[in-house]
Amino acid sequence: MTDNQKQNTSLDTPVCDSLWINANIATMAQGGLGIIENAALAVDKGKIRWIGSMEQLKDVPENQAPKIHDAKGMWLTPGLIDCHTHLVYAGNRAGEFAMRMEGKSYADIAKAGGGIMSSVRATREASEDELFRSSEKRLRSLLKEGVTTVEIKSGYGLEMESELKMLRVARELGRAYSVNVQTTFLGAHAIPPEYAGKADDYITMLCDEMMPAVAKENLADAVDAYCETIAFSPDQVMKLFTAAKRLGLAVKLHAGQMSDMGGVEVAAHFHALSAEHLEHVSEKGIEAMAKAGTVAVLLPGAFYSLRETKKPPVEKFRAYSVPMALATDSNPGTSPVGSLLLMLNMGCVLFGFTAQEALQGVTINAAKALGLQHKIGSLEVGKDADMALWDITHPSELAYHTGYNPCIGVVRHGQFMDIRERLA
Ligand code: DI6
Ligand code: FE
Repeated sequence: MTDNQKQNTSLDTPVCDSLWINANIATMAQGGLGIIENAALAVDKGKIRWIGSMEQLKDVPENQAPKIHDAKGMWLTPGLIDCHTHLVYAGNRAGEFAMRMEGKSYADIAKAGGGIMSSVRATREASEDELFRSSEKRLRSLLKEGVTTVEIKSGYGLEMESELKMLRVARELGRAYSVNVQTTFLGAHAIPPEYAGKADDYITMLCDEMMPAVAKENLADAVDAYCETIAFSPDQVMKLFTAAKRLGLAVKLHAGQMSDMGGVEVAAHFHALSAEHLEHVSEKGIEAMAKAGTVAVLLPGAFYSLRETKKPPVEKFRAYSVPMALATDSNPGTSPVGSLLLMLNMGCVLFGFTAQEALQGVTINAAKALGLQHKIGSLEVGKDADMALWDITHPSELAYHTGYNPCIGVVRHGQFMDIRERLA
């Protein structure tokens, strides 16, 4: 009998509007997979009402007659969470990929005016509708794999109207596809041409003008920045995060991707929800993350695509009990990735995650990276009935396969959506 089963009293009269039966459930609760086999789960008004074994479930009184979903032995997990994407942008950079495969470096291409700036030019020119149409393809690719929450950053506008346009499109994607979209303002992604050589002035404009405008329209749930030699310094991030906190916004930080500039310590100082990439983070930085409760978001797609060799120190994150999340980092330059399931496999094969850690990385730890662990990320009484249904024999299959999608459907606000219906 797992802890979960011990926790639940028997369900005599299920006050629920839908009831899942004959399911195997990976609840992701209590710091592990939280498996309950041959289980039942009751949902009422979009919330989880009860979870337990089938034998604990008394006959459902006729007068209740909730909608019954027979899982027929298939597996339920929390809906998957992609906690780090740049999936709203126009155009693509396949040409730069070809150049990189012929020996040009990512930094060389950026210095020659390509890279992020290439996506900025295309995104600035695109209408809101064109941006929506090009971005929804990438979102649909994630949704068919049981993703029910996606974080989407701005950062390819780098001027007021275009940044607002990106965040509005992100919010609209959430409404159009009934997926929980968490938006992040990443105006500090790169220095735009209008501020070439004037990074401090750009940061001042972000703090005094752009971020307040984003906050006024309630377009961002958090603020992010790219702390790297080719982007912004720890001091500039410090200034940006001070202004973000003044506006009541959470913070997260791209740090340690190509070098250790001490950005992680700045993130920890502000109790950032997460720090992201982290191939070059120091032990001092990890200790600061542990003290601050900052989640390590690891991005194997960018590591793989850039053919990096220095891996993030997974064993150190374990030693300091820093929660580790995995995400696609879906972006046109370093991680043109459309599969979160592939990130589970890469987290294991490239970074040394266990299969359990990989699934925690896209459920409960990804929820923590978004500050949503009180609502989603594990299947527990009182949390959202936000689930994915899988044709698998064990949760470890989700990290095992590559290029194979066993997702049958998802449950959002308690309503089941067959994948085919969801993406019709
Ligand atoms: N780190 C990355 O890998 C992406 N942004 C960032 O901060 C790169 C984004 C791009 O190349 O378009
Ligand atoms: Fe990123």
